[in-house]
Amino acid sequence: MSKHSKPAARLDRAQLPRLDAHTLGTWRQAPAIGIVHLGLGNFHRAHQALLTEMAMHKAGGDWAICGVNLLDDTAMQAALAPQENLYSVLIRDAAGEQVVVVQSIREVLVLPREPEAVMARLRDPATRIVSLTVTEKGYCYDARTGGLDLTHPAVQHDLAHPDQPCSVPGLLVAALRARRAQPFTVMSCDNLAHNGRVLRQVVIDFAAQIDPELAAWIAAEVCFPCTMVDRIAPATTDADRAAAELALGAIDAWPVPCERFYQWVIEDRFAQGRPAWEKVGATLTDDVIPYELAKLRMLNGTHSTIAYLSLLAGFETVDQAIADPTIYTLIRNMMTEEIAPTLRMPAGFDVLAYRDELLARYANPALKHRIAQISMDGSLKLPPRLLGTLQERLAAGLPVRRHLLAVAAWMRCLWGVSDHGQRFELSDPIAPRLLKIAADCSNAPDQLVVQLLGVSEIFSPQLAQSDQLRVDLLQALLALEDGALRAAKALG
Ligand code: CS2
Repeated sequence: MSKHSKPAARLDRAQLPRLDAHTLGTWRQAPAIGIVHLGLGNFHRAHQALLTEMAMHKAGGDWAICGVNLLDDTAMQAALAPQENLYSVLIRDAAGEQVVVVQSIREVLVLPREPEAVMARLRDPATRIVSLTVTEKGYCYDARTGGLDLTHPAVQHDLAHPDQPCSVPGLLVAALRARRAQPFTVMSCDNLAHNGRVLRQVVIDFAAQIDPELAAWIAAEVCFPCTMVDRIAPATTDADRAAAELALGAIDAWPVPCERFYQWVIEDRFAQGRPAWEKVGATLTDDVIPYELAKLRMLNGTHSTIAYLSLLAGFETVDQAIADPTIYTLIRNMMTEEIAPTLRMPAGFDVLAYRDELLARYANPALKHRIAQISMDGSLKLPPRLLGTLQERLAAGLPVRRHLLAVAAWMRCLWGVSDHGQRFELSDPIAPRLLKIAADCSNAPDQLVVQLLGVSEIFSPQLAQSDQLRVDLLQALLALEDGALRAAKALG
């Protein structure tokens, strides 16, 4: 409901002067597009798009963004078009809400509908950075080989039709082929370990299949900086739309809620320049890997743990779960005792302060970060978030009880029934296979563990072949029969 008596109009550029208190600044001449971003979701809009705008206000540069949706989904484009691609970010903490209208996105394209327009943007020499938030699924990466998954249907399609790409590697290779005079920098902003290296490898592998000489040129000339990105940005709800309208006196069809905290650590390798992100709080460094690992294990690893235990225990949001003393204690101890000792951070990084800040962020009552959202795509999330720590510590003979409980909780969630008998479904790219295993082993937890450990996309040979792990996971799975909270409490 609007506080204005007339029905509110849609947010658009004509309203910006009136919205002075909600904008980050004005431009005499709007910046031109310099970045093509693949994967225009809430996370990008609350993080890189906002920080890029802040950097342009501070230091100039033509770094406006063309956002591309890779899937055949026009919802975001349709929502933003009447708003001239403006949208608001609802920055929330316990103290209140700040509403900021973001102006840095100048164009939104949908690849399957407008392939020529996407390719024209990528070919345009003004495009100097192509950034990505396409989620783990988008990389077509096979952790078993450490390279491109050549059996992936989208990859197979693109190898047969290299001029009509639909996959990330296929699209980047087609574009880079056209950019040999002046390649853009390719910047992954996804939650993968060594995200830039993974992306570089899948792109080179794809190119090698169609043109080995192009592959060698990409390997020699194209920069793929690694980045660590962090800001919790839940999916938008109708309540968020109402909040945006109330604050702006204009309708925003797709605002983004997020927390106040943000972090961005970027490997400083950009062949053709970059926005002055260092002026707006980003850390530019030559080694992102320690930060990436800390974030993946401490934040995302515990997020996934909270998610699977919460599905069983019946919590719907992260703040609800972390308010439970048993979950709080388990997560805090998991970070202190199991994760922190695996991290090798630069001098001055206080890992326990990082832990405490995470716990406070999880408790943010204004975010309502939904468990269902975090629990998606477990087959791709488990390895970088939980299994790396698990494998390292198992090999060193160190205790991993909370990680075992987390993995066992994911396994139990495949049965799709909470401790209170409620049914739920896990969304996952390999859900049919996982659910078939769960159904085949419905009364046989020992078989469930054996069969799931055999899914080689998830579990490395070292983990799959570990008798110790099999026994320990079975024990954790059996402990969950008494309820997730009771099992968590027993570990402390
Ligand atoms: C979350 C992340 O949905 C998830 O799996 O763990 O999206 C998390 O909120 C972000 O990585 C925070 O930066």
